[in-house]
This record gives sequence, structure tokens and C-alpha cells, in this order.
Amino acid sequence: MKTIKLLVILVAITLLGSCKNDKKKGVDYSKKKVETTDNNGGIKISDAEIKEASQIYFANCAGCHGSSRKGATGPSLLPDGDKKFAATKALGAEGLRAFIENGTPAGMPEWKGVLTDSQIELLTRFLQVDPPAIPPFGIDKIRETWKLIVPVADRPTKPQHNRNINNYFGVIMRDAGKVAIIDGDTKEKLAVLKTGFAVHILRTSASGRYIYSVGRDGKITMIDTYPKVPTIVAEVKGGFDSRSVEVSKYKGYEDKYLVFGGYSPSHIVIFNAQTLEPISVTPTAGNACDGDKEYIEEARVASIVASHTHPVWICNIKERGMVDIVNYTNPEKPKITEIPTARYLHDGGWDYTGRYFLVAANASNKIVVIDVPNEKLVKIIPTGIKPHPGRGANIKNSLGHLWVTSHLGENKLSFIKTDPGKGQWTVVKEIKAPGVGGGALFVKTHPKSKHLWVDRTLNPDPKLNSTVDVFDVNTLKLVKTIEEPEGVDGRAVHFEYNKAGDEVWVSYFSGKKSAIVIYNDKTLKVKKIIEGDWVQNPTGKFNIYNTTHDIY
Ligand code: DHE
Repeated sequence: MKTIKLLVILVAITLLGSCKNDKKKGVDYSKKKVETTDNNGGIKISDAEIKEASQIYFANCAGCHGSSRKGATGPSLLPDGDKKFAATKALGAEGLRAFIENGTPAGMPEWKGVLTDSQIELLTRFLQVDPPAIPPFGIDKIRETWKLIVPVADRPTKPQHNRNINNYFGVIMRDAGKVAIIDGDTKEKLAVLKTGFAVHILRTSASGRYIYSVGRDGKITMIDTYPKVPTIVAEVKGGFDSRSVEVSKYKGYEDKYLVFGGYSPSHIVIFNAQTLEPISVTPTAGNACDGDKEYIEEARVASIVASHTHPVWICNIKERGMVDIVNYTNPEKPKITEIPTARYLHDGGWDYTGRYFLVAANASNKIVVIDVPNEKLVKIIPTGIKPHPGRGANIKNSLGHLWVTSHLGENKLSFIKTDPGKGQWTVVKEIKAPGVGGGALFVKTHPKSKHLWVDRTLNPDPKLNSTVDVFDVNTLKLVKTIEEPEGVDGRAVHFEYNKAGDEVWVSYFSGKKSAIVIYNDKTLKVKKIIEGDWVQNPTGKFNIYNTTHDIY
């Protein structure tokens, strides 16, 4: 029996694989007969189990496969499949288990050892039944979650210490659902604060005083750095699932408003940035960018940036491929200019002038360029398989000013020329990092640095995913591949410079020994290793000065 099942799994996986290959040939899967190999007739799953499985799915899978499992960076996971991807019922429990436990070379991490065996078993049943409907979560529900812990009038009017707040770092301890605040000058841990499940990113206020965190559970936490011990002053939930927030940075509106991007529900919420009181909710559902008038309900808000020169946020609507320019001068009813670009917008950042915004449409293998002041699409640039830049990196050399992206799906760094003249908005250089395969998530540099740092976080080879590559920004040659330091064991992920631009902080996570390692950016030697039982799966690190001023 076992061998037959295994055979079935292999067939299903090849089918999925061949689906993907066929996909390249444009085969229409709606005509493809997929034998149902449902290996246990009807699927038995209770309501309580559906609720539990939804939690696991939201926290770990929704980001790539969509809140209602219609797919995004990763394939759809629907019982009867859809025109692009095979049916989960056809894969059956064992086929699904194989994917969940082992991941895929296309960038899905393995979950064996991360999820328990019973959680994986539950998921294999949950994925074979229709996804539960996502309950509404409008402004009244959001208001119910709002907690103003320290009213503005009760907060200190100046710092209660003489530390250098501008060189504070917020560091995400993802699985612990906490954020650590570290003094970047002295490297002291000042606080480790509970901020919500699977915290994802931090952003800072225009004043540099407050740090805002957003978790995958949709919770926003506001941290005040003026007290001796950084303190949570407000919190609120903007939805069930989120990846990004940003404050208003334009002159006269500094720190008046905060925007929340909803993965689920798909909506934009504007808050009072001083108290986190909700002001308005704007759904983001709508037609797709590529004109076939497909109406997309689940239109998740991916990356968000704030303009320093105009009263707008740039909100990227993933599945629709729409870049929404949100004008916050009337926060109750924000004016939104929708710019059709390419589907599956993900992460991105500013060019060196702060006028152009470049964002990865990662499942479309493209980088989209937006002229923010004129609210228009400049160009869509094919770069490689699944570009994943984070906020990207701006370097200058003999080729001009270049914005860099790494790629999840292949070993490639693409350098896009951003200054006017021949070659503007084209890839003028491509280089590879050592070793085989992609898996890079982030790049980073600093205006005062001669180095470009690149990780390989999701590369399946532990030798590669635990190293970082450092390139010379002038020659674009590899300067050094840095192995993880002795006594540290994890995947290297995400970089952040200190304010002076002479230190690089790197997280090593999801291994046996998490740590934050601080490198001297000139010598590339280890300056300090921050470790301890409070360093639990560190991921993103955000220096207050660099985050406030969009320095990367
Ligand atoms: Fe992230 C940025 C979405 C997985 C760590 N991540 C982003 C942004 C988005 C996003 C839309 C851009 C925010 C912005 O700039 O406004 N991330 C997603 C996902 O949907 C995805 C693929 C799967 C998921 O379920 O969440 C995902 N992200 C991860 C991880 O696995 C990482 C490595 C660790 C973790 O948190 O689980 C991770 N993402 C980060 C970090 C940033 C980020 C550190 C901020 C980068 C920056 O420097 O701005």
C-alpha cells in the first residue's frame, strides 16, 4: 500500500511540477483531468480543528499562499484546484505532507521541526476542504481592540535619559512575538517588549521618537523611546493578518497619521499616529492591473513607503498589481490614485533621490518603477526569478546611481540604473553570488559604505543560507563570503547599519543558536555577538535614524 501511495505522491508532485512546466507552455489546467487520489474518502475535520488550522495557516502560510488560499508568491491551495494549480485533494494527505515537511526549491521553506507533527497532519486535512470565509473586521471591530495605554498628555515631553536615541535599534524576535530595543552605542538591551504574534517589521516616527511594530496577527504596537526604559504606549489590531505599517512624513503632517496595510481583510486603515485611534478603513479589492477586468476580492496590501516630499503613502496591492498613491490630507476619505503595473507586488524602496519608488512584482519576475510626485508608472523592468529586494540598496559607481535587487528564485543580483541618461531604468549589470541557487531575501548598503551585503536565507544549502556575501560597490566584485561565527547556528537574514554607517548588524535565526552579530563594515570582522535566552529567532533590525530617513 505504502509504495502505491508514494507512487501517487510522486505522480502528483510531478504533475504539479509538470503543471508548472506546462504552465510555461501555457497549458490550460481547467481541461486537465486530475485523478482524485483522496486517500480517505470524505475529509473528517471538526469546526474546532478548522479554527486551529486557520490560526496555523494564517501565521505561517497565508503570506505566500493567500488568506483564502488563492495563491500569491506561492501556488493556490484549493481542494479542487484552479486553472493554474493542481487540486489539493488530488495530492491527498501524503502529497501535502511531503510539501509541508520538505519545502520546495522554489522558495518554500521546510516546516518539519518548525510545526509539530500533529499540526502538519491537521493542515493536510484542512487544505483538502474549502477555506473558511474570512469574517468582516471593520472600524468598529478595530476600535474594540484599541488600547491607549499612556495618553499623550501623560508622556514625557523630552527624553528621560541621555542616550543616543538616533542610534537605537529595534530588533524583531519573531517567534517570541517580541521586539528588543538595543542601545546601538553601548549594545545594551534596554527592553524586550511583547508586541504580537509573529512580529514582522518595524517602522519609526518622522521624529524618530516612536517605534511601531506590526505582527502577522495584524497587531500594531507603539513604543516610546523617551522613558528610561522604552515603553509601549498604545496598541490596536488593524486586521487578522498584516505585513506593513508606515507613518506620515511630509512637512506639516509629521507623525499625524499612520497607515496599516491589511493582508486580511484586504484593506488600508488610517490611524492617529500619536494614539493609534482608528480614523478610516478603505477596502482594496478591485480589478486586476492587466486589464482583463478580473475583480480581485483578496487584494492584500504588501509594502508601504511614505513620501518625504508629498503628503502620500505608496501602498502596493499585491494580487491586483496596483500601486495605490494614498493622499492623507483628508484621512477620513483619502484620495487614492491607482496605477496599474504588474501582479504580485511585494517589497521595494526609494531610489537615491527619494522621488522614484521601485518595487518587486516578485511572482511576475519584474521590478516596477513609479514616479511618485507625478503619480505615474515609469517602467516595468524584467529582472529575474522572484526579485526580493527588501527596500533595495542604492549604490554609486562608474555605471552611475544604481538600485539593487536580489532574487529568491535564482542566484542573481540585478543593478538598475536610476539616474537620467543612457540606460536609465534598465538593468545595467548582473552578478552572481558564490554557490548554486537563489534564496536571497535582502540586500543592504549605506551612503558611507563601500560594501553591498547580500543574504541567502532561503537557499536550501545550510552552507549558503548561513553565510553572507559582501561585494565592493565600485567593482561589484565579491570581497568576502562571511561564514557564521563560531558558536552561532542559524540562517543569516536581513542587515541594518548603525547611524554612523560603519557597523552592520546581521540576524542568525531558525537554527540551533540564534544571535545578532555586529560586523565592522570596513574590516568585515565580528565586532560583537549579541546572544542570550532573550535573543529568540531575531529577524528584522531597524536603526531609528536610518529607518526614519529611509537610508539604504
Ligand atoms: Fe517579510 C518585509 C511580506 C516572509 C522578514 N515582508 C516584507 C514586506 C512584505 C513582506 C510585504 C515589505 C514591508 C514594507 O516594506 O512595507 N514576508 C512577507 C510575506 O508575505 C512572506 C513572503 C510570507 C509570510 O508569511 O509572511 C514574508 N518576511 C518573511 C520571512 O520569512 C522573514 C524572513 C522572517 C519573518 O518575519 O518571518 C521576513 N520581511 C521581513 C523583514 C522585512 C520584510 C525583516 C523588512 C525588510 C526591510 O528592511 O524593510
